[in-house]
Amino acid sequence: MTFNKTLIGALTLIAASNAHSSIVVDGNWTDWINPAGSGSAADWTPISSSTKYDVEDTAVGTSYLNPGYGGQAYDAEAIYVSTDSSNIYVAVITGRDPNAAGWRWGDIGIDFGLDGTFEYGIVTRGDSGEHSSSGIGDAGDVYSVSEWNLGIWDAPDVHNANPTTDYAKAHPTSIEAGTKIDDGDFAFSKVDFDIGGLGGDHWFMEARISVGSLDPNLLNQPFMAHWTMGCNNDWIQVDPLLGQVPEPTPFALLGLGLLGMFANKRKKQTS
Ligand SMILES: [Ca+2]
Ligand SMILES: [Ca+2]
Ligand SMILES: [Ca+2]
Repeated sequence: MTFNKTLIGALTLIAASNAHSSIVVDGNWTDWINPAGSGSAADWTPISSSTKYDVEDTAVGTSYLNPGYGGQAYDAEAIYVSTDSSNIYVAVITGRDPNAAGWRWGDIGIDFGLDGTFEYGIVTRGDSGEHSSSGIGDAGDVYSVSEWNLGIWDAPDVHNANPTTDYAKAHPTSIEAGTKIDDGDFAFSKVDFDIGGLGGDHWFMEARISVGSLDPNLLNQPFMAHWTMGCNNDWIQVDPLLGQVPEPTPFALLGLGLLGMFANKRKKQTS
């Protein structure tokens, strides 16, 4: 009896230590924001004050989005990043319909070191070969990226079908080549609430990347999360510090210790 209580206590402590992120990757935006349903600018504000985010919502009827055009149908509106000791979570809200003909959703890029090189990407759509802007992989795949597709803008309002500038490289679209390193999680949905005060339809996507799949030498560096669509007509990014990821708590270590004791004890009993 005492023995069982010890085990239950250990499991409870472990559960508690893993509970600091409440993000479930299921396409439900209410983990991140709590829109009132009537459409107001405050809808974009994340629920958790520890969530890093940026908002660039352009009104329906405005064509220019910087660097390109297309209005609400191409608006990259908000991006959110949350971390716990094991994962990076990224959410994006856009006016771009994932099933629209033409330019496809790009992939989420992660730049460690804020040096303009996006080391990692998480695939948002498995649509390889369906469009010139489609990348490789299936939704949720995490890649160590060697080549990104780059949209159609050398600079704001400077069109180039095959851009080469640092500006274009700073806003990568979909993963062109790389090595798959992990199965992450990815989900999306159409938002059925009015979000923000400027109108239009919105889609929500969220992703999880396991920190354990990434190069440990990069993890103490600040990183940026970025998203755009295949043309890069509009992009959005946010740059939190992964150094702010909480370390495993003493409770978690205590829990693991107790589990270890249990494992040893069971070994002795069965031998
Ligand atoms: Ca908008
Ligand atoms: Ca925008
Ligand atoms: Ca980098």
